[in-house]
Amino acid sequence: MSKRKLSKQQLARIAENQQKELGSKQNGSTDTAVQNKCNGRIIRHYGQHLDVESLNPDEAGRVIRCSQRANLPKLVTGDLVVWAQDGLDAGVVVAQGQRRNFFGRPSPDGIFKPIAANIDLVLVVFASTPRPHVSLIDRYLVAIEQLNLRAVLILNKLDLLSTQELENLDNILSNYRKIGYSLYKVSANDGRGIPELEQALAGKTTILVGQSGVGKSSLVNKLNKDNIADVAALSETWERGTHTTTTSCLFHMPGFDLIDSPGIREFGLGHIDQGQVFDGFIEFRPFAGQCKFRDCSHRQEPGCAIQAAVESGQISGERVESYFRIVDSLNEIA
Ligand SMILES: Nc1nc2c(ncn2[C@@H]2O[C@H](COP(=O)(O)OP(=O)(O)O)[C@@H](O)[C@H]2O)c(=O)[nH]1
Ligand SMILES: [Mg+2]
Ligand SMILES: [Zn+2]
Repeated sequence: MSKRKLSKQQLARIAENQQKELGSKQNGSTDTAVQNKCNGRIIRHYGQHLDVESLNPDEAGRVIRCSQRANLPKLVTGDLVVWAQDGLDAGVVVAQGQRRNFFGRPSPDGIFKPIAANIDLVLVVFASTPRPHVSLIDRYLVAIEQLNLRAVLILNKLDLLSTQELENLDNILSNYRKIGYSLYKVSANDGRGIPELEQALAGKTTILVGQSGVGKSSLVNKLNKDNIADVAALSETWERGTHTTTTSCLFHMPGFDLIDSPGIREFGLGHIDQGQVFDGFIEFRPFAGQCKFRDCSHRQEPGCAIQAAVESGQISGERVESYFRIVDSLNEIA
């Protein structure tokens, strides 16, 4: 229990510090004052430039290429901002609105970097190829839980799976459903499962994450019925390297918004400690603080509530193995 509290406190502190930093840098104006003035949302960024979509009623949807005032922190896709016209076609971002939440990951040097803000849902996309690794899914889930975001699992490329292969995968995946995650099986190619997924996305801003090549951009295209050419053009130029430093890109779909994120090879958890990994295995939470020893590693100690839960079938042994692998990898880094 104490572990859970700690991680929430830590989160709150991070958010508070960010807001303090903002408040002091925004010429003394209060958070609410800035929030009320927000007239744009960042939909892409690359290098020194941001694409800001205007929220001004008379020109809603207009995209303005903006620079940002030097006193502002690094802004990300989804951030609400106050911007002002700067010349005919350009603008300048002068303030950042409050972040409701954010998704991010640590850079190779271990520093946590937000990549998108103000999101409702994180789609963790995986596919038959590249092969889904339970470890990677679990790493994503830990990171998402730690940020208090909602995760949904997506198995894409259903069209490539034989009945037998799907059955094998189902054995692994059904466990995630059992512990409370929604899971959608789809194909960006033939459209299977897309209507159901659409329903889950309605009215929300959702970021797609997952290994490179699992079909995130293809899913964005498939979900965008009205405007396919635009999205294809946008994501193509973006992915071909024209804007290689872009971290994520927001697209409007009919009835919802999607943020595509660039694929990654590994998902580091350098910013997360052992207690937070435990918290990220949501089905372990009811057993927190129940072990005989307070510092139980849940490996072989007597009176371990986690091992007892495995034996009684309440927790899957595979998830516990996965937990150990993640904890061990943290120790390797440290
Ligand atoms: N067979 C099949 N191929 C797919 C599907 N979705 C994506 N792909 C292919 O997988 C490759 C990677 O897709 P992409 O959308 O770029 O993946 P991303 O890196 O996650 O954005 C491309 O060659 C796609 O055509 C699918 O549902 N079925
Ligand atoms: Mg992509
Ligand atoms: Zn234990």
